[in-house]
Amino acid sequence: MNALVTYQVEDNLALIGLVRPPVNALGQPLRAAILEACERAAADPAVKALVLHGANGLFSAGADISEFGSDASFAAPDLPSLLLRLTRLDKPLVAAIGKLALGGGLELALACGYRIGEPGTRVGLPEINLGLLPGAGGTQRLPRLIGAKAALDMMLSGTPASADRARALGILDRLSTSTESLLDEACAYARELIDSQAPARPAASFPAPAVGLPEDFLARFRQDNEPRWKSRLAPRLVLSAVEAACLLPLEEGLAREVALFKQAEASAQSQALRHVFFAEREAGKVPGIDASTLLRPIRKVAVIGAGTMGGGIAMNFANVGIPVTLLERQGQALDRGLSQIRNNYGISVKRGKLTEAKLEQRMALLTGTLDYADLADADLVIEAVFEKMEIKQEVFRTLDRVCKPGAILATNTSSLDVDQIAAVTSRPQDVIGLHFFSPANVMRLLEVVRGRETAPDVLATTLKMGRTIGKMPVVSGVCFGFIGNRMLEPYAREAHRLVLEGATPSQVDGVLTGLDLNMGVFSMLDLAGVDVNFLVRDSNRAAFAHDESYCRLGDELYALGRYGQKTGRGFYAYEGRNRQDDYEVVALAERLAGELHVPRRPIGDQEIHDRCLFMLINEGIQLLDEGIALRASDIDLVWINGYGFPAHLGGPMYYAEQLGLDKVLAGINHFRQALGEYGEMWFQPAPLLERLVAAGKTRIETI
Ligand code: 3H9
Repeated sequence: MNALVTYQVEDNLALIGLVRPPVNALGQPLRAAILEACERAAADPAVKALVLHGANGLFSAGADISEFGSDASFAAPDLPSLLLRLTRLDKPLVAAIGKLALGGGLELALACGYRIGEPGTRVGLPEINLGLLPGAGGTQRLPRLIGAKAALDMMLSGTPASADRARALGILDRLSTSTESLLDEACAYARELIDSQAPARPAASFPAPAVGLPEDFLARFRQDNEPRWKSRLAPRLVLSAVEAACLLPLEEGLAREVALFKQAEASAQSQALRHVFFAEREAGKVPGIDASTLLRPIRKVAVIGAGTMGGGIAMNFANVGIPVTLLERQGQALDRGLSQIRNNYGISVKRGKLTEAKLEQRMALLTGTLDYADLADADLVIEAVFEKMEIKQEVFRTLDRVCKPGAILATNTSSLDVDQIAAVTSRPQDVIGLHFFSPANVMRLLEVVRGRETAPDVLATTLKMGRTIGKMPVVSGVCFGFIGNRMLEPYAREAHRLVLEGATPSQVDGVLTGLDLNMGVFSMLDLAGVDVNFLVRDSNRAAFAHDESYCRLGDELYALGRYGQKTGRGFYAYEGRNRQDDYEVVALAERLAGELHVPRRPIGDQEIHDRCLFMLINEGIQLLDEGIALRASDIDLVWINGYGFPAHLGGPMYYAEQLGLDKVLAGINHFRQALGEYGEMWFQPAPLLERLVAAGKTRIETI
């Protein structure tokens, strides 16, 4: 028998085990092996039922993503046909779902008439995260099994369901008592089915998916959800497929699903999202560390500063059961910080995402203190105090005195030099930057800033820890602003300059959100605080000393006390949640343009797009060339997870590759000439971009 499956017949049962580590991805060879094994079992009169399981404990993570976009994806036997064949076997099939069944893995299980999971099993249809829809019967069989509404929720969120939830929904018929007993209990289940002469139970025999739903359910669903989907294709295709499930007989619905799947697979959005999937796996691979690097145990964490940032950081650890000591200078600030954390958890309780009991459990993991001595046993200390070098250095001098040897000392600075902070300690090898993004309990990006002397095991431990708390850690070298904020600088500079030249904040933001970015530059600054941005800029004035012109707008708004949303006025004027361009800001831009001799003119949307995006891309390429970022795809992850760049565009570096590197370079050169002195000063192509174009490269890499 093929080495990709194990095959055994025991007491009238054919046990078919999938063996394609690490996740039993259903590539063509595994599909062929499953088909062969099932045909063998079908033809053997001694076999009365089949049990499919993951021979390595894990059932399957679905179709092989690396096959998409190639002929292998639908090479015979393709997954839909294989599963159709399984549903037509006249012997009962039991799927024994160890650990997880995702995407095509769950579809495989749905093609089996009966399913048993173990207590930790997770099942889901995460295809949406790849810009796809379930394409092997999931959109047709799941709605028939659990109803259109619950199926849509699963497919559109992409979030796997726990074993209990899957059992309650009816996806799992049974749960084994333990992981170890899963296969035995699956076999016992199959024997019961044989004894009771149970039918094969194909999905076609289930009730219609829309039973019990209002007639206009799908139309309303589309209307309510379309705005959230922006220009994303996959959610719309999922809905079309479910519509087919509700309206058509199973076989016709399956054919419609395959057509929709192929449309999704060929789309630019899915290609971009597949790039992101592999980028996320790549990001964990860092030169100098590997599986043999011994990690330091992190059993206790301390966070310094109980403000919004410190509190948010602390929550991440409490969420995964790690005790946190939260240090503040004054009792009042500490109490405020702790009650803010309780409020945040309270919101989750109100939304039904957390139970009261869990809230209390998490709060019990948080201990406040005013005394550095209480940090002596912490394995990891994260400083989140005011963004000033002297203050941070003072904190690190103290940490150096009080912390135990081997403790990891991290700074949450968003821009300052980690090496200068490390230098005031006697243990720079233990110092690292952990740049969380606000709100720190929500945002997924974690920039892990490797200092000159950071030890490999400190880097490896923090990367692992980042994943444990649900973040997307990306390694950055030391420079002002690291990867994300350094790229923000030229991108935001263009946005400001365009307003001086005649655009309005809403026009600039509109072009950016038109690309599906979560926010434009100016709404982002108003949210983060014009004052906060001013202080960061102020600490780095020397860097723009040769041309501060574009900073003037922000500086003047700061001087006017227009700090953004919190003061009701910033780049925009706010009324409640609504914002609009403010005459005062337009007038200010006109005045400043006059003073700075910046000619004003009508600005087109394409120019806004090109200037903001090309400068963002150019800086990213420069960061790669300097070795601050390890690879272009890491830069994509930073902007997707920290700055709201749409994942379905693949991140700014991937987006540049799709635009064409030669076009980006030509655009930069064009503006260098067209924008006079300003253009000459700022539109300097990154040397690596020039080298890539000269070498005819279409991908961004170091050469
Ligand atoms: C689908 O099923 C379409 C069908 O509906 C229709 C078809 C017609 N394929 O994440 P990890 C690799 S779409 C290929 O580091 P973890 C991964 O690249 C699919 N490779 O481990 C990595 O390789 P490497 C729907 C895959 O424990 C290694 O496995 N399914 C696949 O943190 C370990 O992965 C999904 O979207 C795959 N399907 O997480 C599930 N899955 O070591 C996607 C993983 O060389 N996968 N690899 O870098 C996941 O969500 C996570 O990988 C999983 C494990 C939770 C499974």
